[in-house]
Amino acid sequence: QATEEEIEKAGAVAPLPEAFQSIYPAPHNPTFKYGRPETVPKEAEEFTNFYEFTGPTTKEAWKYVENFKSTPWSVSVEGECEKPRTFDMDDFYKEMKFEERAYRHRCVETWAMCVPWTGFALSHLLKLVEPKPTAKFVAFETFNKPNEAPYMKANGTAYWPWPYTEGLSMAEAMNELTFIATGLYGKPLLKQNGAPIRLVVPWKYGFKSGKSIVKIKLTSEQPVTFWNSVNPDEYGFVANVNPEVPHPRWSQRTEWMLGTEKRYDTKLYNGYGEYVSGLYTG
Ligand code: MTE
Ligand code: W
Repeated sequence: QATEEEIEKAGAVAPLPEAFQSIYPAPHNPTFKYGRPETVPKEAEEFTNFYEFTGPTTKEAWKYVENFKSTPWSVSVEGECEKPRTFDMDDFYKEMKFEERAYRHRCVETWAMCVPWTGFALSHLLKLVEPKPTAKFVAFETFNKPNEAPYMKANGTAYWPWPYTEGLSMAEAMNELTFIATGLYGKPLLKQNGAPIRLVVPWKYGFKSGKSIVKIKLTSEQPVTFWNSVNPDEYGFVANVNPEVPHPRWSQRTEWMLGTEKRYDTKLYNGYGEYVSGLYTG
């Protein structure tokens, strides 16, 4: 049994530049409540899904992230917009307003957690690049460095369509819930949780929330996505949490909270219907 110290040490990233250390902890946004106990840090840092490092073999990505370098890092925001731009992490620290949000997370595999993310609304970032009316979707692309991610290197692209890609409609991307996270539990993300920057879309199954993102592209067509390419019969593009729609291989009616024996009934849109149900009328 690994200790929390061991797990945090394995996933630790370089400290933030002095000038930005005051970002953590960020002001807590009181609007969002878990409605359940918060997941203890060790559980969310030990049990992860990060196929670039582990594939389907284990949840313990923290054991395989040693060679992953999250600095320097930049994210290109491009495509159907007036002001495409490459942001390095310092640009985000300088220009974005950071806050902490308590969100529920529901993986398609039926595990769930309640964790506090630090970051900013994706809509605030997209407004900076001025989307064109032709922007109908947003595509997200993860890092592509097989030398730093053992499963990517060992298993090539014959079966796995690396890099990991995901996407949202423009309306979903602009929703106030859609969040770009750089931190978790009041400190910068550990490598296994998607350092240095990831997406968080709490009303959709977790696979929609790409980790370690390098590109955000506004597109006029629905983008190709990783899990949908691997197995289109099991993983759709929309992938909203929905207890009434079983996965082909299991029910989605209930979920278990990491680190506990407790099961909860799964709710439509993961309980975020008041924010998002309007996106899916008609
Ligand atoms: N992002 C990348 N790049 N690679 C992945 O394998 N897994 C997804 C998502 N983002 C994944 C990813 C899945 S299935 C889930 S449930 C969440 O990350 C899990 O985030 P966590 O491991 O930090 O809890
Ligand atoms: W998942």
